[in-house]
Amino acid sequence: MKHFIMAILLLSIVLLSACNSIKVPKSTMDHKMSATPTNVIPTKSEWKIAEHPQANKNNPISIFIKDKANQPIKSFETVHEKKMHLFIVSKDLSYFSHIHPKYKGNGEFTISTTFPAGGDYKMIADVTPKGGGDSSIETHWQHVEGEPAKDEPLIPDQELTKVVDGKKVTLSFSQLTAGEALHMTYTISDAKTNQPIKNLQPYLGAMGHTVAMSADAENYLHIHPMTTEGNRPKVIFMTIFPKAGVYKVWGQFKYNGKVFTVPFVIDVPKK
Ligand SMILES: [Cu+2]
Repeated sequence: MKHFIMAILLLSIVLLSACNSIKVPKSTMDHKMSATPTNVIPTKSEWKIAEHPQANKNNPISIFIKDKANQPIKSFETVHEKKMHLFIVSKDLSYFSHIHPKYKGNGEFTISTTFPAGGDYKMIADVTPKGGGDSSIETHWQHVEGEPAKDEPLIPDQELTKVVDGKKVTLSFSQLTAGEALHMTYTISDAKTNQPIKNLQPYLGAMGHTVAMSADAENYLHIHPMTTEGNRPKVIFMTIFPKAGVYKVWGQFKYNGKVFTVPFVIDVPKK
C-alpha cells in the first residue's frame, strides 16, 4: 500500500511538473502527460510462485490483480504495447529484468522466469485496469533458494559513459537535485566509429524506457522519453527523484532489432 501511494505521488509529481514547469510541445508529449494524473485505480495483488523457487531453474509465476474488494479485475488497458510490465531486480540491484507476463483472463497474468542466483528479489508489476489513466503498481519480495551471488556494492559511477553491445552511451542531466524536475539525456553512438546512432527503433511504443530504483529498492520510477521522434541520437527523459541518495538507472533502447540495456548508478544530492 505504501508503495502504491508512493507511486501515485511520484507519478503525479512527474506529470504535474511535465505539464507546468517544463515546456514540451503538445504534439510530442507522451500520451500520459496530457491526462489528469490522478486516475489510478486501486488494486491488490496475489503472487503465486513455487513454494521454494530455485535459482537457475524455470519458475512459473502467476500474478492475480484484484480490486479493493478482493474481486478479480478483468480488463486492462494496453500501455506501451503490453497489458503488464514486470520488472525483477535483485536486492543489490545488480540483476535487472523487464518482461511481459501473458494475460490469461480473470485477472491472472502468467510468466516463467529464471533467477540467476539465490537471494531476495523484488518484483514490480505495472498494470492499468480498464478506465485507469495511469498505471497501478503492485510489488512483491521473493526469496530464491540457491548459491547466492556475491553482493555487488552500489557505487555511484564516476563517469556516466558506458559501452554496451558496441554502443557507447553517455548519460547527462540538466541538473541533479532531489525533488526537482530535471531532464536526463542519453547520447548514443557507435563505440567503434564514434558516429552518432541515428536509427534507434521504437521499443514498446517509445524511443526508450528508463527505470530508476532507489538503493533500498523502495522507490521505483518508470520514465518515458518526452519526445518520440526527431531527437535521436539523443533521447531525453524528464523526471523527479523523490529523495536524495543513490539510485540505479537502467536505460533500454532498441537498435538493429535488438534491445540493449545500459545501467548507471547515480548519487542524487539533496536540495
Ligand atoms: Cu514493459
